Amino acid sequence: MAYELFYWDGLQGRGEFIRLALEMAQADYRDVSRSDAAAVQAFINDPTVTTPTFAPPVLRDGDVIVGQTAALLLYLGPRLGLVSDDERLALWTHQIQLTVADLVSEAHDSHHPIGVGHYYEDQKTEALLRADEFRNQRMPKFLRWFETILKRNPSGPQWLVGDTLSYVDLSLFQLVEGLRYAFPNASAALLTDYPNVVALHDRVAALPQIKAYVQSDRRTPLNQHDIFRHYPELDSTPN
Ligand SMILES: N[C@@H](CCC(=O)N[C@@H](CS)C(=O)NCC(=O)O)C(=O)O
Repeated sequence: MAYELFYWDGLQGRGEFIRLALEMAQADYRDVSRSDAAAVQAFINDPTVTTPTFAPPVLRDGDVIVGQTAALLLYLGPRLGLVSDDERLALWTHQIQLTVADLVSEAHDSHHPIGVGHYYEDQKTEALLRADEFRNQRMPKFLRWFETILKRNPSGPQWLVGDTLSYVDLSLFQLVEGLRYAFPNASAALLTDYPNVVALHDRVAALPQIKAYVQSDRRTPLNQHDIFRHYPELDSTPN
């Protein structure tokens, strides 16, 4: 039976971390919103589900329903052959994915620091401050950490964990894509300091499955409804 991915229509969002894993593994899956956008909200509100998820993405695999992006990848990783079967390395992979999730939240909050219930224009003053801190402090701190863990990987800096591709490599690819879209100036300047991160991004981009997916109409382009949004006033070369 095909995996079913429930995520909002019209954006990559957190659903993209799941799509990349499913696409990489050439898994049989249905991106539910693509054919029936209303089905996502209906599923989230379904009163018969005994383990309802707080917010999408959600995956249904027969009787199994999993929410929270990192938990979803924890579930899918072994099934898709995208994580080590060494418990210690699998836990490390999960830890890295949780850190990806932290960065995703902070990138979102750089344009909506007060709350999602308010328009960007109504929190622009705060967004300018928050984005300044994000570009100058948080982005380099996260990127430095990814660069460090690549360099410290005992198997070499080709992949984040061990000597083979795992789902967090796909996630780091997606982070770089998002940061470059939202903060082109800051990213261009900062990424020169993190050559292993850039090399990993390029290595993932060149994987035939990912290349085909990115060029397909299954990949929604990043846009201003997404988590990573480009507001020119929030971007500049870091101090
Ligand atoms: N920590 C969750 C966050 C899920 C989340 O915030 N989903 C967003 C879309 S990307 C949403 O629909 N949020 C609705 C809400 O928080 O009320 C994850 O990583 O999956």
